[in-house]
Parts: sequence; structure tokens; C-alpha cells
Amino acid sequence: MTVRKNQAALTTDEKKRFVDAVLALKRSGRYDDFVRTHNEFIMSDTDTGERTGHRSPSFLPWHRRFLLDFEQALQSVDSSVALPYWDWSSDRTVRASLWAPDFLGGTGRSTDGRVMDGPFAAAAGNWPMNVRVDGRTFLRRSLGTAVRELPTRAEVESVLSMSTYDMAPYNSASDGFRNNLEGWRGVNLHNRVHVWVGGQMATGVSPNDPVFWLHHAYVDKLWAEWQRRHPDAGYVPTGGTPDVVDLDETMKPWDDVRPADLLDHTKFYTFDS
Ligand SMILES: [Cu+2]
Repeated sequence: MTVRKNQAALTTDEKKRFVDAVLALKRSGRYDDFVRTHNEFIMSDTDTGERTGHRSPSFLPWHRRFLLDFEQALQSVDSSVALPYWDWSSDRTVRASLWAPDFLGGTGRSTDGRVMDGPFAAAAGNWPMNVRVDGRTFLRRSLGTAVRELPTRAEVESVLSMSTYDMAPYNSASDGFRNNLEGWRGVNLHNRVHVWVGGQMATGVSPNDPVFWLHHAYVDKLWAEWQRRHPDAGYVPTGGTPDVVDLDETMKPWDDVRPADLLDHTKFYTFDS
């Protein structure tokens, strides 16, 4: 059974196996398929039209399934690998071990944002930006520049305390847990982390930065924590909502999985705590 661990607790060997599996997917071309899929959904999910991956109730189950696909791809390379999560409310500075050269590498240089160390630095030759929104072919970051602070634990708690999963109009204007976690409203958790990292992470091709998976694995864990805290609150809406994925409707691009199938993560993986 897959156990997703806090990235801060990974051994040197676990970090190396994760990085090597990610690089193997990149070499094979499979990695870029994930980047492409994410960007297609970012571009097509709209507040007033069909919305599936973002700015909608299915933000959480969509990313859960997307991460499951990626994790299974990693495991096809190395069956010992699980997705780690980054608790950005705890590991909140550029000195975190997450950003060390033996794991994801650090921030970009000031001139052009280019990441200069770690396994994903352009100079190492193993991490070309193939799916991109501009001409730049190298991984970029500017940690803590566009927004200074990552969310605090108190801010996370304030969102976990919200007792309603989502609310009409089920988009970026909604109140409720999902939209406050996604970040279009309120203290802004998930969106703010994308902006804090900067570079490709602040764009539709955000999975170009491997930290995407660790960020979303933590967002996914917060959904699980919310469910434990509010056992009587469920996914909504539960039927008949135009442009929105109801509980028992299938989700694109898979078309064979419903939010209802993804509510219980323990069918697929558990967390270290
Ligand atoms: Cu996202």
C-alpha cells in the first residue's frame, strides 16, 4: 500500500528514488503529457462555462485522480516510490530541505529566474521545458518574490474549520471549504503557494516544476483532514448542476471516474500521519 510521506521526513535514498523516477518519466515523454493535460484544463475551466479541474467543486477530486495517475506512472518506474507532500505551512522558507540540491534545487537567479542547482536545473540537461507558454526553455522560480509569505498553520486551520464543502455558484466566487482552499476567496491557500514559488509554477504549465506534485499532495491531504473534521459534510452538488461535475457524474478527461469514487483516499494510499 502506498504511504505518502512528508517530504521533510524522506531519507536520502527516498529522495533519490523519487527524483530518478521523475527524470525517467521526463526522458520517456510521459511527464510532458501531464503538463499538457493540466494546461488544457486550466485554459478551458471557466467560471461561467464548463469547469472541471479548477474553480469548481471537482478541483479536489480532479487533482486527486491526476496525482494518482502520476504516482502510478512513477511506480511503473520504481515501485517503491510514493508522492511526498510539502506542508508549506511548516516548511515555509527558502532554507527548507525541499529546496536543497539533493532534492528539488533552489530558487532562480535574479536576472532571468533560472534555477541553477539540483537535478532539474537546465544545465544538467535532464529537464527541458517542452510544453511551455513562452520561449524560455529552462525551469524558473523566484521563491517568495511575488508574494512574501506562505500560508500559516492558523490560516490553514481557519479554512479547515469551514463546514460546507462548496456553495453555489460553484466557481471562483463561492464561499465554503473548496474555494477557500483553492484560494480564489479568503486567506488564499493553494493559489498563493503557486504564486510564492513563481516561474512555471505560477502558470498553466505549473507541473513543469516537480514541486507541483508535492504542493498538490498536501492540498489533497488537507481535503482528507477536512473530511475527518466534518464527517457529516459531503461533496456537493449532488445532481443536476449545469457545467459542474455533480457527485455521481463522470469527470473529464478520464470519463470513467466520478467524484464519488475518489472521496475515500484510503482505497489508494494513506498518509504518514
Ligand atoms: Cu493546480
